Amino acid sequence: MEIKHSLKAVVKQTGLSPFLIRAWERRYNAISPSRSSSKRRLYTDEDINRLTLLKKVTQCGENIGNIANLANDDLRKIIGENSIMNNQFPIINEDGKNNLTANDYFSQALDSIQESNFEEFEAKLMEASVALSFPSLLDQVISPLLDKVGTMWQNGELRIADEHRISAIIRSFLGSFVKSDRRSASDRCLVSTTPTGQFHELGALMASLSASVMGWRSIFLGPNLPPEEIAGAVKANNASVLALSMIYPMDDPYLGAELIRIRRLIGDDVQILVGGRAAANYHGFIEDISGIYISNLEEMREHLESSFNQNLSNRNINE
Ligand code: B12
Repeated sequence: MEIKHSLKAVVKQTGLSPFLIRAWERRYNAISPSRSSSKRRLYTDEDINRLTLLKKVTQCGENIGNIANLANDDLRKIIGENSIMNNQFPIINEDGKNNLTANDYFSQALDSIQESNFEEFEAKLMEASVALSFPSLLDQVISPLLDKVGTMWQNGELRIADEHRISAIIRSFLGSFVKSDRRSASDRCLVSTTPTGQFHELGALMASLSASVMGWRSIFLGPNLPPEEIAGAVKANNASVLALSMIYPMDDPYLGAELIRIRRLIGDDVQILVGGRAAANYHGFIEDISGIYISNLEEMREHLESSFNQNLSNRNINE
């Protein structure tokens, strides 16, 4: 008899979150687990194998919406092409499994920073990107590393040049997941950027990648854009969500007026999500523009998930 695995076991083996596994099943029919008598999902070895392949292909920058129904051989081809062309996605163990946790990758990457071994740091990020789900990579490795780097710089434990070097490595590492040439066919589009005067771009980039992994057509504009340019991109792409990141400064007297102008130019139908460590300081303005304050990336994923499901059910009612 074929051995069946619980969701928990699949999470452990693939490194994907339960949220993503269910989303890939429900939205994209990527796998079809059977159910136990108590209605729990049961997965075969083949399901686990397929999920592992899908995970690797999304890590190559492909949109899950475009690849969920490809045959396993085609998925393997994409992984092969990427690893040969970019030497970028090493498969760590032969069976594709890995016993390190997100916390281990965080600690190892931090050790390499402390030893000023930046090649090793980059290699650790690559390894983590293969072994972990994309949300875990962002939430449990990259975000805490950025936080730590900020504190080390503040305490004088890290040279300014090293802080800049580390953020440049993270910027280009994350940038390698942005595939502007392969536009998703999804009808849900999110535009992500920062308003004028906000130069820290990594929050906006991580928000953009988070949406992309969920199957959104996700367009990252880089930082520091005036309202007219942001509105132009929202309209040109027919975006339903605008994600704005605010990290520093926390007290820009001009930012409120910028936000109000953005809202006027894009109209009332586009949702504005606002995040980043400075966002809460602009709470009043966020309310004025009917924006939605989001405190972390997980909350953003949940928000997009529910807003997407709502759209679908509205569509079903109208059809
Ligand atoms: C990387 C970095 C830089 C890079 C930026 C490179 C780049 N391309 O973006 C460089 C080196 C250029 C830089 C420069 C400066 N920086 Co700087 N920087 C950082 C660092 C280490 C990370 C910033 C970051 O990207 N965070 C992004 C994420 C990881 O953090 P987050 O804001 O908490 O956001 C979370 C959520 O809110 C969510 N999120 C973020 N955005 C969005 C958006 C949406 C829509 C949603 C839904 C969610 C979401 O994602 C995150 C993960 O959960 C921080 C330290 C820190 N703790 O953040 C300092 C930090 C922000 N910098 C700081 C400072 C002072 C500066 C400088 C003035 C001096 C300097 N360090 O050189 C200059 C100013 C530049 C300028 N003109 O504005 C201070 C700000 C202090 C303050 N009072 O606010 C910090 C906090 C460091 C510190 N501990 O003191 N910096």
